[in-house]
Parts: sequence; C-alpha cells; structure tokens
Amino acid sequence: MTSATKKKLIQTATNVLQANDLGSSTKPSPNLYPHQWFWDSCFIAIGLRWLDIERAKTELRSLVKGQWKNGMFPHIIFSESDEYHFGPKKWRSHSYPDSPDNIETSTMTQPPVFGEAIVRVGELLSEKDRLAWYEEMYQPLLNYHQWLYTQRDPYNRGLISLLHPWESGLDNTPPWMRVLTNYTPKRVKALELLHIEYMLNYLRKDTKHVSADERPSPSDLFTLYHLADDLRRLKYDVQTVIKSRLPLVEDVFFNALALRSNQHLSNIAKNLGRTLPVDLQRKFVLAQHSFEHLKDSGNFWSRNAYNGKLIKEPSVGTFLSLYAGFGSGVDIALIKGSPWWPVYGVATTPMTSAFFKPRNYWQGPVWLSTNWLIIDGLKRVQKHRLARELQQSTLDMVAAQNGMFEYYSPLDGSPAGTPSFSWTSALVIDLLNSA
Ligand code: 2M8
Repeated sequence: MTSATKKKLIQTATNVLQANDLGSSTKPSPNLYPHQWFWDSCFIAIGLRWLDIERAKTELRSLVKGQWKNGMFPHIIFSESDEYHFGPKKWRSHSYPDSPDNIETSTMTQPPVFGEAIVRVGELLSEKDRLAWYEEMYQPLLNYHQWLYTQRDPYNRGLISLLHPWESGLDNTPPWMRVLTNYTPKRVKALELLHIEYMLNYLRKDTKHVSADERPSPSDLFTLYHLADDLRRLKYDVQTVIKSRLPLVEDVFFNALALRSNQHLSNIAKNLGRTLPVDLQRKFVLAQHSFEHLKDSGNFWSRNAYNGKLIKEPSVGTFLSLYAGFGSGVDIALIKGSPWWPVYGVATTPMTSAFFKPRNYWQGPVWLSTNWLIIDGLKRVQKHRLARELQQSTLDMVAAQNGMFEYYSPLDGSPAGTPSFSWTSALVIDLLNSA
C-alpha cells in the first residue's frame, strides 16, 4: 500500500470519527445508530488513541458514566436523538434500581472489550500516566467482571450466559438464529406461511437508512424485538429467565472476549499491586478450563446453557478462541480456506452455511471488528505471517472503496450496511499505526 493511500485512509477515517463525535462519546454512524454503544466505543477508543489520547480516555469515561450500580455496562447509552429503531421507551431503564441516575440506557450488555480498550490506551501513556489511568479504570472493570460472573453464570460453570443475541454483538448470527427458530412469534410465523413476511418491512425504522436485504430479515428482526419485550417483562433477571425457559446461550464469541478481559483485569491488578477477590480468581480459573468444553472437531461452538449441547452452526466465533489464547483446538488452516476467505476474509458466516448471504449483516460479511480480533489472536498464537496477510487484505478491502462502511462482502469487497461507520474508521487507524 502506497503512503498516499495510507494518508487518504487515515484522513477519511479521521473525518468520520469527527463527524460522529457527540462531544464526550462517538455514535457508531450518523443516522442508523445515533447513540453510544458499549463495544463500539471500546473499538473507537482503540483508534482514537492515535489521534488524541485524551479524547480516547473521554470515550471510555463516558461508558463509566452509564455503568449500572450493579456493575453492568449497558449496551446502549441513549443520546437525545429519537431516530433509533429500538429506543429508550422500549427499555425503560429508569424502572430498574441499579440503572444510573438521569441517563437512559438499554438493560442488557454487549461483548466485553472494555479491558482491551483500557490496556490499548494505556500502551501509549508514560508509565506514571498509565498507572494513574489503570487506577481510574480498575474499579469499573472489576465491577463489570463481578457482575458477569455473579449475575450471568447461573450454573457456576465459569461460562457467561447471554439472554439475547444483541448481547453477543452479532445480532443475526446463525447459531443464535437457530436457537430462536422455535421462538418466532405466532403472528410472524403466520406471515411466513403466507410468504408475506416482507410486509413487516413497512413497520421497521432501520431500513430507512440501509437497504432491507443488508439488514436482519423481517422475521428475524421481529423475533429479536419480541424476545427483548419478553425479557423486559422478566426484568432481564437470569433466574426468572430460567424459570420461564427463555433462550440462554453460553456464547463462544462473548466468552472468548471475557477470557481475554479476565487476563487484562488480572494484569491491571498486578500492575497496581492489588489482589482480585478470591471468588473472582476462582471463576477465572474455571472459565479458562470450561472454555475447552466448547471445543469439538476443529472448532469452538456456542452452547445451550440448559442442556449443555453445542450449537453446531458455524460462525466466526470459532476463531475468537485464538484471541482468548487457545492456539490449539481450532484448525487455523480453516481461516485461509475458501468458505471463510473467498476473496476477502474472514467471513462472519462461511459460504458453506445455509445461512450465508455475502452482504447481509452478521450472516456473511467481513467486519473490521472481528478481523481486528482475529489478527490479534493470530499474533498471540505466533501465526505472524497469517496475521500480516489478514491485516493487509483487510486494509486493501477498505481502501478499494470510497469511505468507511459497516461491513463488506467477502466475495468481492463491495461495501454494505451504513456508510461513515465509526469502528471501521477507528480500527483502520489502529491497523495502519500498528502495522
Ligand atoms: C448492531 O446492533 C444494534 C443493536 O444493538 C442494531 O442492529 O440496532 C450490531 O452490529 C452491534 O454489534 C453494534 O454494536 C451496533 C452498533 O454499531 O449495531
């Protein structure tokens, strides 16, 4: 890649981040996502650290402002905008005693990338400033891990259970869609039987900004809404969810990120000369051990928390085991194989899956977030050549288009989803700076 191309990419990415800047946080995109999202802001801080380290810290501090008193980081912190398709009225966060005062949030969480972001920002600080930064972020990170392992590990297995696919960040990912097959609301099923489920598209707000065939199918989206409404009635309480037998998934993607975040929290504590609570330390050991149980025939899978059955529906989650530090178990050669990397990799769903759609959201497209995590994972397990190859191909894919898109087709790199997407911008900046 020429230095002129690199310069142009950095400029375009910087412009997007500036345009999406809400002051002390960054919205993921101009219209489709006009609020602050938890894992988006973590990736955004990882990019912003190269442009303005103080602004990167502010991004993470604004997440701490929205953190719940019980330690949960909500997946959305709402801004003033009323554009979003599942806004504050759908959540009613103020009715939960643990929600923050005077801030409207969602009432579920999202992938734990916060520890990673703290460490990445810390890397660019002097030792003294890094320790002060760690000191500031230690308690929020610790509280989050305490929440994860006390509130979301109901069977005490060291594996976090998720209540909704939005928590996984990979909203319509095939393993979750399979789990939800029996959960589709009756009225949606009726429309499906009559082959007129497209009519639901008239009721949705998200397709005002992005074409419906690049977003979750109408049946999938209304199933996700239905589940969120049911969970609200159960107050998002895991024990009540278990009694009601609503879906409960030990999500491989989320748990891989949690494992790495456990390592980050332990290192931060060590740097500060602190000792983590003994119960949490035990959970971390158990988590490391239990993750192995998600492994079978060259892949890692999510698991149904009720019956312990692996959900054998391929998804990019399998490669996150590398990011969690598991060099064995997943067949690394698979990454370069054509179902995952036809022209551009890594597809979020392989071409061999019945769910595969090259330009549809988490059912095929290449995303910068997942590639960034896989590149990092490959480096962790000493596969430096493949990591470099993926890094280069990711940057080439973005550079071939004008702008920073939400996702890209693995078949030809054509852009899809919303334009001016913040984490694509931030992670391009990061990949270019850490090349
Ligand atoms: C997407 O999810 C939101 C719901 O949280 C949506 O579809 O409205 C996902 O891609 C998620 O991972 C991401 O954090 C969010 C904002 O970019 O958008």
